Amino acid sequence: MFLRPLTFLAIPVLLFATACGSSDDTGTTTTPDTTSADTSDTSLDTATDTVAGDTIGSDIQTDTTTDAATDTTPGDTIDDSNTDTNPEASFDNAVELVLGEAIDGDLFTTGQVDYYKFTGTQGQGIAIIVQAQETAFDPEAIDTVVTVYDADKNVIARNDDMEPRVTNDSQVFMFLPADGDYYVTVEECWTWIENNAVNASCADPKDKVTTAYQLLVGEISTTADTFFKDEEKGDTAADATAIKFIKGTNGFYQMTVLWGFFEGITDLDVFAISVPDDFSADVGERGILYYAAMAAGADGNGSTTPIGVVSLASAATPDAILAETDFAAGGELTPPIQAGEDYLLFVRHPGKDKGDNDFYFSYAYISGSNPVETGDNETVAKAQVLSPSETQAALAGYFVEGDLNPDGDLDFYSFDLPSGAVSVSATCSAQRIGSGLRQFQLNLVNEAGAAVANGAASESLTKNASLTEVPVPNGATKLLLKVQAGSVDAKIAGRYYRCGVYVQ
Ligand SMILES: [Ca+2]
Ligand SMILES: [Ca+2]
Ligand SMILES: [Ca+2]
Ligand SMILES: [Ca+2]
Repeated sequence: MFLRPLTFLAIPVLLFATACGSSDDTGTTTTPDTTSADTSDTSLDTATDTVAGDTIGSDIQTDTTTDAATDTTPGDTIDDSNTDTNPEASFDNAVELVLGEAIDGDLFTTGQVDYYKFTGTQGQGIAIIVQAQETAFDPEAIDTVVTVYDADKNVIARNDDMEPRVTNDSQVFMFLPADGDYYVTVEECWTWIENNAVNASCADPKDKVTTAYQLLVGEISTTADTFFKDEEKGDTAADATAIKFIKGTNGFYQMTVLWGFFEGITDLDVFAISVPDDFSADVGERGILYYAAMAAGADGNGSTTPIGVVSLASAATPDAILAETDFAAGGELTPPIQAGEDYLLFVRHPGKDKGDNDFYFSYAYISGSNPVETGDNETVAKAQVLSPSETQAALAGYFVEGDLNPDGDLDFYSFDLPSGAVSVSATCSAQRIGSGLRQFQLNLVNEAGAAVANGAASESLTKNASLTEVPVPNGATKLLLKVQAGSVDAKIAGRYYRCGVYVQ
């Protein structure tokens, strides 16, 4: 098969902190940013180096194998006229693609751009999939960027690294805005930033050792096991599209793609999510639903709108909101969930500025969480001791999540500072991942409970609570993370938060 199964590993992503990709780095996902050592990530999953048998970080237990395009013919090699033998490739000699047929390409010459062309129809769901890296984030293999142009050669969509970012390969799922011709270019990260003056960095070396890739442009199946389209039967719970998680070949439940159109600014699309009975998180963790949107706009999938407010409720009580966040403000929804429970996910348009092609692609998977708070940790004396996780971004990384429940709860966590530590960075999310907590605050305090200078941060609708490189106080071997909320949104039941701490 052309689409090799990608397990949701276990990828030491932070090792590749110089990887290309600032344009899709909105800070809205738990995938790492790519501009520097990532200290803004609250997810254990993307911050640890996990190997087989390693219990830390093996909590991402999903399978991102998807079968987005149907009738794929693997490996037709008809690209030679366009690649290494033709460095003068352009729109004018773009290679014609057959929808559903994979094609072999090769960015043989550093700086080369490959051009392709296909014909489509308005509203057609298209997957554009580039596969180059045998080993995810291999710095010696090309880090592709794919760009989609309309017939007039205007950029309408682009992707550097697929979402979720499990490799540096590129992938776009989109609905075509019109009948007609489309162009697709494939280039390397370095070529893209240099030709377009993109303010980003790419992984060395610039001259890649492995330059071959496969490109597949195909129609997205409406019957694939992991793709669920809202068929617009209505805007109520009774009209919900049922999402079923199925197990992949690695034994983990597969990631699902949820997609549809916004028929108007008041459109509400409802998905019914059933968490399998046999789903379980690792010891010390809890089950989490990860729901996130693929980026919209010309620097994303070409949709003329982002997703707006998304809510989660129990299917038994659709009016009682468990979690809710504003995706247009950069949020995502990652609430705790229970095995065997049925939920409803309400996906909304932002509510203004109807565009010409308001579609959405989003994804959902169920997985384990960060280590969960274990008990009474309401005072400095009772602070829960965090265990370090492996991370390439820092001397030590600590990850945790918990609940501020009852309202007014205070949680303290202590963590060791390895010798040589000079600063601490920390990020927590609550509102921005769907919790009802508001004015969430994180504070660094010393072992006596006194504030560390510059050690306070608050979350807002558009920004995580985040501290960057706060100097370690003289002589300190241990610090505490204190978290609390200023208030709650009473209509959202979730009281969860998630934090990551990096000691540099
Ligand atoms: Ca890429
Ligand atoms: Ca709809
Ligand atoms: Ca609807
Ligand atoms: Ca608590």
